[in-house]
Amino acid sequence: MGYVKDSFRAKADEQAKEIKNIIAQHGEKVLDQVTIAQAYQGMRGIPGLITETSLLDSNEGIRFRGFSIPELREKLPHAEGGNEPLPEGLFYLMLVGEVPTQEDVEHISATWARRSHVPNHVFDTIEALPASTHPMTQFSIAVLALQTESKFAKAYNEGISKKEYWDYVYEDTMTLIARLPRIAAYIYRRKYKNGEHIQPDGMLDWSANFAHMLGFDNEGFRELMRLYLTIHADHEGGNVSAHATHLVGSALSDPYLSFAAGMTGLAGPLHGLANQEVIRWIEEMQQELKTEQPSKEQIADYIKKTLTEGKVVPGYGHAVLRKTDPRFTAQMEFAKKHCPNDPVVQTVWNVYEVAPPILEGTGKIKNPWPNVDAHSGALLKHYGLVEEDFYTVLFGVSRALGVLASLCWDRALGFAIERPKSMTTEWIKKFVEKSETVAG
Ligand code: CMX
Repeated sequence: MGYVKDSFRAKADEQAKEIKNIIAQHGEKVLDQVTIAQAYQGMRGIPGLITETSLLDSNEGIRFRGFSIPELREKLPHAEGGNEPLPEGLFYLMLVGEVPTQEDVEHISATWARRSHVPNHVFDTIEALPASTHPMTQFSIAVLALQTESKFAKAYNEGISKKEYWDYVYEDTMTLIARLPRIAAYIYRRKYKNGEHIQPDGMLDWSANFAHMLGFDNEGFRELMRLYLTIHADHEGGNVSAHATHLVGSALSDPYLSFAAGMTGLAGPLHGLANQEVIRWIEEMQQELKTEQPSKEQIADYIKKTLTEGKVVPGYGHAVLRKTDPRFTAQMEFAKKHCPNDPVVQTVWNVYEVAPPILEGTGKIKNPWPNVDAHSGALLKHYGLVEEDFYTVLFGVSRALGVLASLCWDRALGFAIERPKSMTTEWIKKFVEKSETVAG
């Protein structure tokens, strides 16, 4: 057994004991009440999930195992000569709960490089799809095609004890994460680069190798990928991709099936696909106004027009956040350092100045501030990754780190199959009638 797995196992055993005590001593304590509005409106704010890897504060933003994004950028190991955190380090932190050493990170890089071989039938499955198929559809299908490799599914089929689930889920997690960049890059090169594929370079870190297979070998893009794959990894447990992965996993569907469910959720325009939508929205504005850099007044008018047409302004708003997303700020800082004069980057910054008061002025949008998706496309465009349909796949590769580390925890802690109660409107009407009779 590798030492990362040993460390995870030791932490999980400790945590499982603690949880047992918490449930025994405090299991009947009430966390919160659920209102009828919450039941109808996306269960917003109902505390009903345990996710160990990260926690979201509506004003401060995300913390991974207690560390904010600026802290991660400082504390996590970097590549030689680089300044951005290596996502391998964030994975270790989320899985084991401790800041990794440089050696830990190199160990994970090497493990993923060793396991990165993708079987041919996965490429054949991708090839069977029309090239016009959206990259997120290709990605989700490829993950399902890779499910033939699941050690968990095989072991379960042969018969294993509940106590061993986590071990196979851990193995599947490591193999799946190792292979995702190869699959994603294959989809990219097939769709946009005439199928001219680039072989992996096992000497590079996970992000640099991904950049290499996509066809970008410059250090600037590698650094962007390290930052990008770190900040998109996790956003506590209630968002659609994390929740879907956790939910499907709770039925003991293996990590491939569970992660594919998360990815089909990430492909929705109100979630991960928003990064594609942001850049399309900016380009449509540029085309309509016939200028590469619209003025702030023009941007303000365009935002109002978008709202009048009953559409959302992509990249703005959030179900939990109530301030600027620190993932937006991290990308802004990166852009200030590397490409402050890029016209699309400048437009993103101008939208940031103009949009919040307009969105706030509608009186109904609860968070007028930008989320992670408002900035990412401009950076990718700057480095030449211009095909915005592909952007959500990059988000998906990163999201694997958080949701699969969480899945390891779910099985190690023996979490139950998820099954909340649903009601009909008829039931609600009767409930209201009864409560009014009692009150009245
Ligand atoms: N532009 C226009 N209208 C918006 C809006 C936006 N950016 N954000 C919210 N609204 C609207 C909602 O559609 C809703 O309208 P109705 O009452 O007519 O249905 C109203 O404001 C209240 O919504 P809310 O409580 O503020 O926001 P929700 O929690 O319901 O939704 C989110 C959150 C992210 C789906 C929403 O803000 C949105 O659609 N944003 C644009 C898409 C986007 O950027 N998504 C990416 C989120 C980050 C991620 O998951 O990757």
